Amino acid sequence: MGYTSLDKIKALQKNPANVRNLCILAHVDHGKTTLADSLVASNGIISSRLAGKLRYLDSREDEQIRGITMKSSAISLHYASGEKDYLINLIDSPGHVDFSSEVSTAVRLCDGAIVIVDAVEGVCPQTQAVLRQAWLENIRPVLVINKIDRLIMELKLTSQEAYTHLQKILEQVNAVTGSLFTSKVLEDRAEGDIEPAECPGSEQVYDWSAGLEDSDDSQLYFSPDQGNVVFASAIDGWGFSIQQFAQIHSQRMGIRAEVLLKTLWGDFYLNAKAKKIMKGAHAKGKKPLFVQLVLDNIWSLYDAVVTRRDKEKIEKMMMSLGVKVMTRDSRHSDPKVLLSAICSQWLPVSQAVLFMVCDKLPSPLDMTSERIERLMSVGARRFHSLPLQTQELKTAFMQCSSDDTAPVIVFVSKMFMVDAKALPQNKQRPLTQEEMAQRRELARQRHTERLAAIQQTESGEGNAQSGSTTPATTPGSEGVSGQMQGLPLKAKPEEEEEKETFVAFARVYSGVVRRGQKVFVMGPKYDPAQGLRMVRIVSACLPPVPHLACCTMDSLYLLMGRELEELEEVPSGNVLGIGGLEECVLKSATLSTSPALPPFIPLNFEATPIVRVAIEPKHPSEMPKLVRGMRLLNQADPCAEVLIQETGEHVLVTAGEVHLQRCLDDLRERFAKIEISASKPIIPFRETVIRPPKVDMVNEDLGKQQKVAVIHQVKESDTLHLDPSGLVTLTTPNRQATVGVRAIPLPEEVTLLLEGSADLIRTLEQAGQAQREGRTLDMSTWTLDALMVLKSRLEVLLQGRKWRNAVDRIWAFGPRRYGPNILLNSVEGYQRPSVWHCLEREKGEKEGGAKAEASAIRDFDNSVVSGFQLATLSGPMCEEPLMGVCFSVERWDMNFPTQRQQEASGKAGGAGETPSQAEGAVAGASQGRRRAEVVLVDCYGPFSGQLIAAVKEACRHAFQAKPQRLMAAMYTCEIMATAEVLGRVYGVLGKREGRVLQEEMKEGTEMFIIKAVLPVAESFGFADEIRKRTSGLASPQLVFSHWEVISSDPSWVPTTEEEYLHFGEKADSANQALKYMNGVRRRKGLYVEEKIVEHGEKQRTLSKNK
Ligand SMILES: Nc1nc2c(ncn2[C@@H]2O[C@H](COP(=O)(O)OP(=O)(O)OP(=O)(O)O)[C@@H](O)[C@H]2O)c(=O)[nH]1
Ligand SMILES: [Mg+2]
Repeated sequence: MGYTSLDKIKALQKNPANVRNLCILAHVDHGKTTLADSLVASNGIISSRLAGKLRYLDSREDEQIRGITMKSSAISLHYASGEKDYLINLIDSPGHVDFSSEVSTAVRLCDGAIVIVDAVEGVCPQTQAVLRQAWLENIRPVLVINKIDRLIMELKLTSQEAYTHLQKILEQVNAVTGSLFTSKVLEDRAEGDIEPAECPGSEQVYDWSAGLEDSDDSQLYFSPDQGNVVFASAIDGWGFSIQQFAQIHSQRMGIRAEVLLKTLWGDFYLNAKAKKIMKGAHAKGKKPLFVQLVLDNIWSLYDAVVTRRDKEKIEKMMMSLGVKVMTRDSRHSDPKVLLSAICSQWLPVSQAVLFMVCDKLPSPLDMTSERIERLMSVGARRFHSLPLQTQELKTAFMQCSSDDTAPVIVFVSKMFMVDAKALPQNKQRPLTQEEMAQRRELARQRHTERLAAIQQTESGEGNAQSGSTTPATTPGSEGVSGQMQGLPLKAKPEEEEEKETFVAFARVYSGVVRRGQKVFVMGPKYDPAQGLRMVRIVSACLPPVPHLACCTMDSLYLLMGRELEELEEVPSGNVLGIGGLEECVLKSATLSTSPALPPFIPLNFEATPIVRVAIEPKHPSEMPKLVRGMRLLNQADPCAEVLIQETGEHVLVTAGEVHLQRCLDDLRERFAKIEISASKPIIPFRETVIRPPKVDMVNEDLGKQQKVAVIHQVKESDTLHLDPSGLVTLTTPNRQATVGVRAIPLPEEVTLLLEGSADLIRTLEQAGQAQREGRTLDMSTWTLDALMVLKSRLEVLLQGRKWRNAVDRIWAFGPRRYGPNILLNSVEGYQRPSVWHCLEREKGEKEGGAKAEASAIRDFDNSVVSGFQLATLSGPMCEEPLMGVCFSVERWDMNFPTQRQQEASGKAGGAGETPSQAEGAVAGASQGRRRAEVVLVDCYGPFSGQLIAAVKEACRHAFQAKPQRLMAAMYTCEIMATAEVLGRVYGVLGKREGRVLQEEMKEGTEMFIIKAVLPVAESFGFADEIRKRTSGLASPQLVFSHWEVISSDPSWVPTTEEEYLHFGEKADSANQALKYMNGVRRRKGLYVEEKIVEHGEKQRTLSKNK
């Protein structure tokens, strides 16, 4: 197929029925980009000889060097199948976990996906992840089993063994889809139930299979006879689906193609005598059809060309296949060249894959109503609760119409940066004949003018020296060039550098987008109900609606891998690039001409950004450039986060080590263009308390006496009192309020639940806030239900005497009001509505009554909450956030000035009721008694502030009164390794505090899969070390999984006899928790209790003392 012209593509874009938007998904290194190369080569964009070697879509230099893809990029291809012309918008995605956010951005814009599986490695963690992502986005996958050549050349399997192996791989893939399907059906059923609030565990008699039987899953599975599986070797350029072989053999053998199609894959064999296809190949020990008719051909080709290099046989085979190769290919010293020349003609992989894609994947017209509803149901809203006008937009999605009347709906899934020079409008294009003639004419004119001028000067003044000055030099120009020389040389290039622009990676879902068109940009929190009320006229721009902006699409581009082509308009159903949105769109956005459109649901990212580094410029004066660069990076990367910490440091948070490296490179070379230095990764920790341990460090029973010993660090004073049970009472400096707080460890499940429900709790908090301000926040019934479920689950989990009624007494969550810590109201006689208050709408009225009579201390309620927020934000161990701690406020006394004091103060300054005035009153009263204290009282500041500080301190002390522990962020780590290197892998894991959870042999291979957990703190350089130690035979996948309590006590010193014996007096044998804690403290500039030289003995030279 030849090169496709831009006009052809423009024409194809207009027919959505023949457009396919798809992405290539797989585990890292399974051959996505290599396959994409073959597809690109089929359009003549790159030469087919280079296909597989060029990796055309890996356009970044570091992608080429490292050999992994780091961003998703799109290309539009043309494919003609019989009469029909198709336009394929293909997106290649990265497979490395660190870049899984790029996969999310790709998947969102597509209707289908090619999932690739390596025939040797089989289903890998990332294969499962991408299948899940495709599933969540409701897009249909097809399967390519790639690298089949490895079965022949590396594993040296026979065709029969390979068949069994391929069957297993298919089973593995289908098992993953099957489990996704099952969980979805069960979820649907659970949602459909009227009482979602049922507590899990309370009733387990559930007919699980009922829903499954009714649901149709025939379309779901991959099966060669369905036509949704291609077997390929992308590097050798071949690939086939069984249709192709069914056709070839039906002619040769005179068996109908349909029959062959059904029997080519499966337990069937050919009975040569009877010329019949029979079932039961396995039982009878016969060769299955697939082996006989398909694999054997390929195996013998490899054998002839690569292994034996048998010229005669090759000739014969080429004859029978009807293949001709160029002499230089057949004479090439590398047999692979000949092989791929033959294969790519016989079974071109692009043909097989593109045919399957056009045949099996849906066009934009086939978007399911389920998918549209999901896209539009942002947040906790249900589709049916959306305004009517919004619901009507669903038909626009379904029709995918390019009429002028159709509303424009566009989704931008990411922003990427392009060099201004690469933009088509700035590129040099070849000149046409007329333009060339024109230019020639102009040049000729200029030349004659110049000649004439020189002649004039020479003849007129006879000044020979001025001959060197060309007429172009005007008197003032010397001065200008002088100035130019004075300027630093960098000035000009810098100006050009500024011209890098952002292009939005987007898709049109409805309508036609035109260059220069204005559209609304919906922010993630935009509410169409509110917008519709406020925007009456659709064409009016810049309405003062929250989260709604207006923007012009300055330019439209066709994405062609490394290149962009300019377009005037793009009809519905296509993927495109949009320029000019960088001011309005940060990372992703929904664009539309209709304000009724809600923002699309956020992309679901699998990776959590966890690795943080502080960044600073090498030269402090370049700070502004760094700030700008970081802003650009933030915009250009879907997953990276950029923030300025309270300490003033500029911090970059990334998904992993490789991602970090790419972000730093980007900052250096593209965004900031300055030298920067990055700190060592800042590893996050959490602080928590645990129940007093029952055994000591040498597993001896501690008994009761130890209980008091764990209480340390709290030094009592006159305002601070510590009770042996762990209750801390603290009085404010002006002695008007006393709070008593106790820290209690939360059960692990509760912490997990709270952490997982952060979004929900935030909504709850917002509703509470709104209620306090007298507004009402519309919450969908779904949110309300979800909150009720959360509440009841907490009730189930918080059982026991200690937690009686605890859920109803929850005062606040923290830090930031939604974190995994709880403030509990255990103050006797203090009534306040619980956080769940806003759930009880009807009860609200009654509580209103209670509010009026609420005691005066209610006014300071907020200060207590603030104190708690501060305390949970940074703990006493190393100022890291707390996790899983409940602070129970058991005492809160307010000691307001008495009448007598107020009277006394009347003389001094006047009585008041507001706290600050009351405070003044105390000051006044005290004045007569103790002069010294007056000064102190004055400087205590407003009372609410004192209370905040008191609560915070009380919480910190209460925390310290319990056994404290650090919590470390943990990665789960999956490593595939062969048996020989297994020991080394364990060695590295052990050294880095990793814990192996599981080890199993991968079916049908000699690979072991090791699942382990590893602290993030120990993970830097882990992948490299594993790779080095195992000579590249094993490579790990690290994904953030959870927080885990480090069992050792950082402040532990040996106390018992056994401990002294075991650890020695100094107990300095690696207290991991202490090491981490001190590391953090040192980084934060906090005091570190450490003895550097313990025994300052006199140094001496031993040899002299002999
Ligand atoms: N033997 C063999 N090797 C292949 C085949 N396809 C790709 N490879 C090799 O596998 C390696 C990875 O290929 P890529 O195409 O970069 O893999 P990828 O899936 O794009 O990798 P990421 O984008 O980093 O996830 C390269 O060295 C390819 O040469 C194949 O069919 N057979
Ligand atoms: Mg790739």
